[in-house]
Amino acid sequence: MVKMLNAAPQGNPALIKWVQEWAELCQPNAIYWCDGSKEEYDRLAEECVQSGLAIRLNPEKRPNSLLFRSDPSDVARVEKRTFIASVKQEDAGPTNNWIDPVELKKTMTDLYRNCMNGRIMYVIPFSMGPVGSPIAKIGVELTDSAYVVLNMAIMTRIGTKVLEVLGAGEFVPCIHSVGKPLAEGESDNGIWPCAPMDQKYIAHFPETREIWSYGSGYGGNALLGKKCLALRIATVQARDEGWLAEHMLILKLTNPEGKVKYVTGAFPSACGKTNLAMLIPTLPGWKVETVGDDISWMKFDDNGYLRAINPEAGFFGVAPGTSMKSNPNAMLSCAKDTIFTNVALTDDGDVWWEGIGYDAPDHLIDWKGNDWKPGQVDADGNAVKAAHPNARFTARANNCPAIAPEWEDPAGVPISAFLFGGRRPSTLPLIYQSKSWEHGVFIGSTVGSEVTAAALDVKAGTVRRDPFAMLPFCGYHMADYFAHWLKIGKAGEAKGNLPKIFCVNWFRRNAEGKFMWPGFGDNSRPLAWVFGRCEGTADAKETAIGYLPTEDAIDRTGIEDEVSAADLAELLKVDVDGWKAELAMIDEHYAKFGDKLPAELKAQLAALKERLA
Ligand code: O2Y
Ligand code: MN
Repeated sequence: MVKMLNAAPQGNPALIKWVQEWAELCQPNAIYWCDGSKEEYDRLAEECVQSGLAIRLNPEKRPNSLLFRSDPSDVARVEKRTFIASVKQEDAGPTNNWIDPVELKKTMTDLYRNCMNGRIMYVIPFSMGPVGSPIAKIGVELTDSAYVVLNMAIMTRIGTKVLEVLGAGEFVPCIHSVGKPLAEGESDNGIWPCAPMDQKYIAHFPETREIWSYGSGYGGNALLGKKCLALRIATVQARDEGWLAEHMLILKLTNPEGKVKYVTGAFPSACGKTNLAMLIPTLPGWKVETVGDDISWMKFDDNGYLRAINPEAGFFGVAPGTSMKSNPNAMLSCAKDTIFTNVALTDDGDVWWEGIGYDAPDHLIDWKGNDWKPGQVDADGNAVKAAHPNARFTARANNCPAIAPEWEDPAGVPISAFLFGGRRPSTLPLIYQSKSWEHGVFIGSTVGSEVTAAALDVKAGTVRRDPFAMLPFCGYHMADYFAHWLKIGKAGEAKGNLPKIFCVNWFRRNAEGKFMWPGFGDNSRPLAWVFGRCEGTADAKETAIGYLPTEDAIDRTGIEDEVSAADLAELLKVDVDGWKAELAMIDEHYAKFGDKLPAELKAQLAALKERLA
């Protein structure tokens, strides 16, 4: 029997048995049940500092905050090592990596054997969503990483209060190991533990709702409540139970008369999703508050409204590029009580990153722990970055000045509109509204971002399709997921309270390659149009691609010099030739789904072709 550092809570024999079985396999030095207390957080934080894994930041600059530096091989989610191990390969679909679950469990069981030698196995009961909410789900993560415990304590609700709600009920079992057992007397010596890339596995077993992660300690690979449970496993639960688990921000929009609408939005990475969730409107009298910045779970209420909760309790935000100009609310969220990973350290114990909005001091310690000076170049003459481009802050949602008071309402907030968007320098207008729910699903299924030729070795203008921004996060066949969205539309249509669906594109460029739309706080202008469309007060013209704002329906007051009337007209026009090229690309994208593609979407594509002919 593996030693217990504290008593196992009673009340869920299946949970205790499961923990014991994994402890027998992984052979940690001891088992510790997390209670979620402040005392526990402070103690684990101090242990990380004492062992050299974390640096405590200057409390006068960043109270109660830590800096971790990961191994340079372990700096992001690894999609190529992420698997949907459904019983049948066709159920994972063409967009997921698949391994037979029996084979994968055998491989991983061999890796897990004795993998926690020299370490503690932490048991983290966690709730995705407000504890006790009818929309929330409970998971239990076993991990040998104190970094994971600390991050989970910020990103989710953990500990005794979760077990009280769980009782003898069911939970999603989540196993995590950094994959670096310690020999007798060995320690990490302040070096981030992880396994080599070919031993990393982030595995999902959709039929049994299990998550097994091995070899990485970073972000989405290791904080198993986030992408693994709240998206990949939750999409499967949502399909079977008739709700939506989406990669969407949730924002509260208040107009100058004090009327409120809630809007969700799905955007592929690098489209400013966190910035939009925390936007400060430039339109006088309007207000945006944050309910969530990454994930939305939505269920119908009795009136046919989709009510959304943010299943998370914190933000795992990208630091580089975040500044008081781009996102003051994110900057203030990480002013205290924050875990930073892979940012640079200043000599006075604060943090710095590229795009923080002020110059780097003359000396820093970079994310690899090396001395760094402004203008530093490597042996090939390339600029050395002080912070890793995927450096993160883990910050409490409660510390966000823009957090909506109802963000933890267990009943969720009623959603009026969905936004879908990508980074598209041409063709797609600033904003348009779908003609119907089915047309909206068509839009969601085709969104994507243009990739630069250099980045991916593809021809210029190539669009990486990221349907519903769910490409790496859907736990089953993507075409079945489209069908699920269509089914939700059918279920909601009778009551007439389905959200309206919009497509947005903040990233149009002109012939000189310059952005045509200022973005950031000025995105409140298209949001005001969305609000008006939901209220039935905003003007639109029906076109081949959907409803577009009439030219005076987007308020330009205060930005007339930046965006001329002609610019706005260009941003809101239907570029028929561009759309014809787009249709050919959508054909190619849809071909991947073969016979599984729902007939409704084939019909939507055919109808769009006809309207544009
Ligand atoms: O690299 C990681 O592990 C983080 S990825 C991430 C983090 C926060 C929100 N969204 C994402 C994402 O990849 O969509
Ligand atoms: Mn995300």
